[in-house]
Amino acid sequence: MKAVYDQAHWQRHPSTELDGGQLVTPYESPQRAEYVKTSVTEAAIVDWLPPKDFGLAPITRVHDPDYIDFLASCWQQWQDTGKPGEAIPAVWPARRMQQVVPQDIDGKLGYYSFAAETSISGGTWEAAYASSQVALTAAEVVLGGESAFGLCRPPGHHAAYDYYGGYCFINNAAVCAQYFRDKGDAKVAILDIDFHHGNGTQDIFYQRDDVHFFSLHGDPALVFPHFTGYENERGAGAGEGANRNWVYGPGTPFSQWQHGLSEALRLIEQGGFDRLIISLGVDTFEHDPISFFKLTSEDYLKVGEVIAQASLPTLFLLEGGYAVDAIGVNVANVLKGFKQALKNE
Ligand code: Q9C
Ligand code: ZN
Repeated sequence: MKAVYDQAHWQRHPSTELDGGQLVTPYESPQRAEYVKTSVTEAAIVDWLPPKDFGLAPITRVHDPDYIDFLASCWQQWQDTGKPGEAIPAVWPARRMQQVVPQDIDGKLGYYSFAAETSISGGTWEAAYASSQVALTAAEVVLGGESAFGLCRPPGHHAAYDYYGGYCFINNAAVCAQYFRDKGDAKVAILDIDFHHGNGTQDIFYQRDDVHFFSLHGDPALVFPHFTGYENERGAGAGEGANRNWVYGPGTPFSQWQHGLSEALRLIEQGGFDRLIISLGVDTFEHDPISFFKLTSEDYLKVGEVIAQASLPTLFLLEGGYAVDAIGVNVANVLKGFKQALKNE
């Protein structure tokens, strides 16, 4: 199995996250990627590849070009105003307000975001761009029929067509699904096993039936992203039935969560898909500081095994996971379980 890493992720190093009414050190830290790199290397299950540069074109296939321009220029525009801290939105177009792009940076931040925990600081755009290129480099491997892992940081699944939030700016999984389509695949599946609903991925493909989205996550009535992820969200128009959500409550162990996983895998096996993308968050871990599922490090071996049942060229992309000292082992275990199951086939 091939894996892709880029040290450019270090450029995303904000010092603030709005949490509990305070500005705290962000949960989504550079150390996360380094722990994953170390554990996956120690597990001796991958060959590391350097990232290639696919440019902006694959990104603007799934994101609003004006949104991408905003991300690329936001930090400069923020600094030009002389504001002292990092860039954080504080106002949004609520119900019955006009959906028009403002000119000032405070207005733009609200227009192009859906949450305030994700501060923008110098290097954020560069790292987000690099993260998408890591994903695309791994995707190119998967196009050849081999499975691969993209060590993406920052993550992507909360980023929608034209807004960021939840630590995400460019939706790496969506960029790669569209890339597979543009390279000739007829039908692509995205399975999102991060603790949080992949609202951005759902948003991008909600009306389409060529990319199906399956997500298991914490009940949005209780946790982020709060306003999407309910089981009655099943797609619209041509995409009717191509979107599926499984919702679980506090304390959910693997023994319960795996029912949704198996059901999703059954649908993926029977759906006639050409390729599979896994939004691989390990914030389902029992000791994750911001989540409430109870998966153990051992359980992640089984997760990889179950995913292998689909027998599809599979692209794993890193999303969340904030118990930094365990995130590496947990990610490595998914890949290990997957690889082992393929061998035993
Ligand atoms: N007090 C991903 O896992 N809310 N994003 C944090 C902390 C935002 C998670 C609340 C969580 C975003 C990719
Ligand atoms: Zn998450």
